[in-house]
Amino acid sequence: MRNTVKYYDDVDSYKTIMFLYKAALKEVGTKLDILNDEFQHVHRYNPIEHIKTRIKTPESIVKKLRRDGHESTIDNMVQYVNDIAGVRLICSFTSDIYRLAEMIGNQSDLKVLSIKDYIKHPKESGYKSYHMLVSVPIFLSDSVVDTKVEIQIRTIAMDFWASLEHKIYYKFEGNAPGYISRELRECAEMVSALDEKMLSLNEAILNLEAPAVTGIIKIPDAVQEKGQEVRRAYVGT
Ligand code: 0O2
Repeated sequence: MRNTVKYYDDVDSYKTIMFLYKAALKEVGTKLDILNDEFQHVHRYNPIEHIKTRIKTPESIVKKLRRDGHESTIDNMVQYVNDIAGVRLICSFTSDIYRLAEMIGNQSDLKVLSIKDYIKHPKESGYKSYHMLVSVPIFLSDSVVDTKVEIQIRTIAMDFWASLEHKIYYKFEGNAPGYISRELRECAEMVSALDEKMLSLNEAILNLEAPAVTGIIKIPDAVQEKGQEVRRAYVGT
């Protein structure tokens, strides 16, 4: 964070930090809404299907700090837990993911701190998603505080997989039976195949030539003549 926030006691400082993360989520959420609206305005297309935001629970923050061998302090939380404020962008196609990542990278007031491309390099579990860690300046009455937000970008299919896998991971506390992990990896491959198929299908639809479409809706002469006949019978002209 750019400025040091004055800490009074642990509860006060926790509340202050959480206030900053919530403000950062609002900033980034609004920014993404505007980018999506602009894209719709210019290209008649929404790259973002929907946006989810969440603040990490205190339990989950403490768990992560413990996992990485850090004491549960406010300083450690700010320094080591990068996804306290999280935004998830769900898109239809993998091409949308990279388009959005580029648009986010081009925002002059956001600083991209790191990128993890789990689409090109999936996790062993089969997890696929594009993670960007950014920092956004939060303008307070007497200071500016750079605050971290993790943006996860994935397709609807990847999100479907990740939600189920996340539930299973927590249910078994990371020790799911071997056959479940194997089947989840198989599902991850199916998800990738589905995403590829949907992307190529969408490209094929976009490349459909206008004459073919015109051909479909052109009314054949015989039908037009029949129409005239019916009209004459009713209207008498
Ligand atoms: P929750 O409940 O979503 O908050 P880092 O210290 O950031 O470098 P970390 O935390 O492992 O290391 O970062 P990473 O890999 O970017 O993962 C952070 C988040 O990505 C996770 O947060 C999940 O939301 C998601 N994620 C990462 N790997 C997996 C996976 O294998 N399966 C699923 N379903 N999600 C994954 P949390 O804290 O685990 O959970």
